[in-house]
Amino acid sequence: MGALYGATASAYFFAKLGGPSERAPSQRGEEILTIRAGGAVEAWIPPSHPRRESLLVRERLVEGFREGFVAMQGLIAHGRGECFDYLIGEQTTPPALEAERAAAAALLLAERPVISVNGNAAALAPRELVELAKTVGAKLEVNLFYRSRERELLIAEILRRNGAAEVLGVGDDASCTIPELFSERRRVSCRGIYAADVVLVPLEDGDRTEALRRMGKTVIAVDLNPLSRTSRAATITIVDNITRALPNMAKFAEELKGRPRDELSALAGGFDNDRNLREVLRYIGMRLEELAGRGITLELPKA
Ligand code: PTJ
Repeated sequence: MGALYGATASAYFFAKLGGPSERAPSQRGEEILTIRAGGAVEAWIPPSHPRRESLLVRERLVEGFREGFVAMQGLIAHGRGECFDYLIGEQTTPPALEAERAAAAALLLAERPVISVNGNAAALAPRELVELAKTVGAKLEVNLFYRSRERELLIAEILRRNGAAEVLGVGDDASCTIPELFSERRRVSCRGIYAADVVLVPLEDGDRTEALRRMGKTVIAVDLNPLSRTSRAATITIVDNITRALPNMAKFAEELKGRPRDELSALAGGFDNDRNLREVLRYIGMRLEELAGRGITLELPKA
């Protein structure tokens, strides 16, 4: 734990916060981005690479895994997410925007909103999680599928470095239990998820989503897979990448803040998750139809 939590982790977080990244000429004379994280050069991705953004995001997960706060299974989950992101065109769809707006309204209306943070979320959007929590007045809680003390502490540290004043769900704080769930997954903070009326769960598993719903909570999920059990069990499902969903929600929350409660209730209460998920499926279907009609091969220069 010591080394991870100390210098190496600090260098990594510093790099993520805009620290020691540098540019240097490659052998082909192209400018390349050198990511220094934990003192090691982790990726060489030309700025002109068509998949550069996606590769950089992937690198964040790999780094998080090396640092010990992303679960190995989180890498698999990320690959699944990337696949669904391709299907929606790697952009926020109209139904996702509608869900993000309704979710922002639900969080603003909540009396005890909580944002649940796991390893993938901490790797992909730490600052955005903290900003959204501040905008809607939500608590942040570390809640892990593959719980370990080391991962709890690392994720709490990431959130603090990104501006969180308080992080729940670490150590003895996670002493309440979600009924009907087994093993470590059921442990939650009595002041956080256990008491919450609205819980935002990015990249959640189906069992816990269902259990939280059975406890009477409003569950907002961010999940690129519209067919997952989480997506189908949540109250509001946002089928979008967490990297786009959280800033969109924060923007909507800023816009909606101060609006009459009736208006917010109409937005949140009028949201129909089943209809929205069917719209997402139709969107994907129509997009694939359109691509199939148009053709998708790349024009390559002749050798
Ligand atoms: O950090 P831990 O221990 O809590 O573990 C986190 C994972 C993600 C490993 C755990 O919650 C898990 O196993 O989740 P699942 O069941 O694999 O579900 C993750 C869901 O998130 C999948 O449906 C993915 O399609 C989706 N997903 C992956 N990356 C993204 C995403 N959704 C939104 N944005 C992403 N970037």
